[in-house]
Amino acid sequence: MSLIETLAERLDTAARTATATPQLTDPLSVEDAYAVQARSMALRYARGERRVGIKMGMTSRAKMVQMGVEDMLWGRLTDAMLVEDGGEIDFPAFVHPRVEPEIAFLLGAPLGEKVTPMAARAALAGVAPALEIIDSRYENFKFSLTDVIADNSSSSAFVTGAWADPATDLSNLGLILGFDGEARQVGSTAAILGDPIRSLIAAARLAARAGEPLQAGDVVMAGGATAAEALSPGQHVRLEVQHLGRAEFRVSSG
Ligand code: OOG
Ligand code: MG
Repeated sequence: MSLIETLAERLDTAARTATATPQLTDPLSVEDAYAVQARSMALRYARGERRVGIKMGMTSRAKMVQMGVEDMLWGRLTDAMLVEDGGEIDFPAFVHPRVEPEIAFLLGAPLGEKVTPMAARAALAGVAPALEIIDSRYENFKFSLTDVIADNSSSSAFVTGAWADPATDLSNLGLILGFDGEARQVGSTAAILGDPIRSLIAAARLAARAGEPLQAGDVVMAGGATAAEALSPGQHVRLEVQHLGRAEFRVSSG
């Protein structure tokens, strides 16, 4: 088995069994790290999971500072990661889950490698408040840029609220992430590259370059607008975004 296959299996097993694995010891190139990610996703697809979109990461200062990773990255989302709005996640199925406030885009048309903000907006079928549940498979949630890319950029689960009018200006919407009614993070969508539409444009470029261009029906997660917050059993998590609405879920009690 090649090193890429071995690492893909190791990370896939860590995710499936919710067991942390040590950080990678051999430094990988960014290209090889994405090859590990692609290979680990192939294992998921072989088990029947279907790719439903992509997630962007490290698109805000707050996230870069919290994680010590400075480069934008991306990962694949599958149908198995989608949690119904108002639904529940099973705490024991995760290693050490965290949640972060995001914006989700729903595409109504494909997007190629090079798009203008106007073309990106025209391709949208909807925008929604969204919560990403990230769960690094590495011990202590510590990783380098290439470690986290290999680990599908910590993708674990996501919740999208009701789809709102894609013409909504997303450049500076206030948002509140709350646990059991108490505010934990307060911010603005402006934290996401100055306007989350830039994250969608970057997603279109990166997905096209990887040979899997964005398609109608794909969901794109724009990246956390604030630092992520650790989850505990029994919590009720809710995000409110000005003019867009809310998204919420519960964490199982054990
Ligand atoms: C890596 C994934 C980053 C985001 O929104 O910036 C990410 C991590 O923080 O574990 O999802
Ligand atoms: Mg995220």
